[in-house]
Amino acid sequence: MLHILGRANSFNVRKVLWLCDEIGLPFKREDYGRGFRPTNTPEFLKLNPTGQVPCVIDDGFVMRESHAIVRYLAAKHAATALFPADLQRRQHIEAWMDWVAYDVTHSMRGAFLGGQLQEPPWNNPWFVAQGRKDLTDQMKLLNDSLQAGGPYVLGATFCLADIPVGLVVNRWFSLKDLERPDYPALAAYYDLLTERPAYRAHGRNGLP
Ligand SMILES: N[C@@H](CCC(=O)N[C@@H](CS)C(=O)NCC(=O)O)C(=O)O
Repeated sequence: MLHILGRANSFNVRKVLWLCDEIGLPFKREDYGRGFRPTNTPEFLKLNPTGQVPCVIDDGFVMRESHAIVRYLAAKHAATALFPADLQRRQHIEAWMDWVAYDVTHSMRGAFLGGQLQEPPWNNPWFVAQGRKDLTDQMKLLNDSLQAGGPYVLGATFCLADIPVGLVVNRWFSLKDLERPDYPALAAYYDLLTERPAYRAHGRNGLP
């Protein structure tokens, strides 16, 4: 059975949990990471040299990096509605996933780690302000894209990219002390995702 190492409240572990529930993939999970078992031990670092969660083991095959893990699992279990074989559609899915991993993650350092959790060094005021501005710009980009071609990230149907993007949108609506412009397509997307049981379990579940 698939073995997930990582705490269930981790943003990146939640992507894997959401996918597993979405496609009905059974798994066992062990709590590792902040507040649980340490990830800086030689045993864990042998599995994942970055010392981060999630780390996922599939029948002895060890994986790290949440986006690469969900792509592997979707492809392996032929979840073609979420991650089709068509290379051009795949490219668009992966582009949105990379956008989350790069542009959005950078802005979240200031907006979330600094602004909300007050974690040094991200809580430097200029960095928080810059992160909030960048995140707001990214959410406008997403809102405009959803408005033009939604209701999901890639159009009419839910796909693999909606998993990381959906987690980002949940965090956006959970951020405190942030002036959120009115982005109607984004709000509609948030409500649409909330119809999915797996999103209510791992995405919009009270955690930012
Ligand atoms: N790029 C990695 C990032 C993983 C990551 O940042 N994981 C965080 C949790 S969301 C972590 O391990 N934090 C340290 C901890 O929990 O001890 C991925 O997508 O898997």
